[in-house]
Amino acid sequence: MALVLLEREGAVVVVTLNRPEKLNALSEPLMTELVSALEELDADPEVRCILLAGSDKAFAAGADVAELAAFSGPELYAGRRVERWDALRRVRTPLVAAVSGFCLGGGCELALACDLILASETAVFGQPETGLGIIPGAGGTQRLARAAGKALAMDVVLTGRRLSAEEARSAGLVARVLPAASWLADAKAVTAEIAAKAPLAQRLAAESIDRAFESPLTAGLDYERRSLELTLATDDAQEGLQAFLEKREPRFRGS
Ligand code: CO8
Repeated sequence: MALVLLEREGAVVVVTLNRPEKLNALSEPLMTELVSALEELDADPEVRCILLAGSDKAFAAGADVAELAAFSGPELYAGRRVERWDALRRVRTPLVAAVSGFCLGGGCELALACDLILASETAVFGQPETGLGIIPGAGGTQRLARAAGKALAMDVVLTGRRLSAEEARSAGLVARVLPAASWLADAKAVTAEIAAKAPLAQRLAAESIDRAFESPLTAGLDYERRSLELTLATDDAQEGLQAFLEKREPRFRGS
């Protein structure tokens, strides 16, 4: 059975992690399927937003502990297993995580690697790795600290404390908390809004926001300005600006 399910809804594709019996633990086969699905979708110009979800009970309960226990450090290094996660960073199509239930360890790192996290009120975030004798290794210490600050990152990583959806929202990890009964439908509605806007502008805007965490302000502002200039050269900018002036809805083509 596929470990990752794809469902196309207009310009949005919902990618569902499908290993419910193991709470979507991120095994090597699952990550391989996920990365190849995301790369394929990213290359498809018809896809304007990707929604990554798990089940009601778990977005993902972490890396597969049984697999990790079977690997030595040198084997992990030689197999470039964790490096494969870098592929997520290269996805340009807006990538939204819809989190319900457990979002722990590598699962939390996977969500943090997305552009945006939407959470059901049942979502639980945590980085329990040091309780297993290891540390978060796919961005947990870095992205959590950038999103929520040093104090909370230290608290979550060093004590293993789990954050509720509301705590994660007030800490800056999560953009919106959604009702448990409608989290997936509500998340799809958000992605439909994202998919309705000019695709190239969406990508450049997201890249520009990411720059804010990776570069000094002047370099980030420079990148933002050049990205604006680039968008002004697109057909979609002409269409969007004209549509406003003509008081009609724009029809974006992604060019
Ligand atoms: N790995 C493998 N199997 C898992 C995992 C996991 N992370 N989480 C749950 N499972 C399995 C359980 O073993 C169980 O399987 P089985 O039925 O065959 O015994 C099944 O899923 C259901 O789980 P539980 O019975 O435990 O369900 P509960 O509702 O009682 O508990 C919990 C849910 C609290 C989420 C519990 O399952 C748990 O604590 N899971 C582990 C959480 C954890 O420690 N995650 C961190 C893992 S380490 C990590 O992510 C490092 C990332 C490093 C970067 C990436 C490197 C590749």
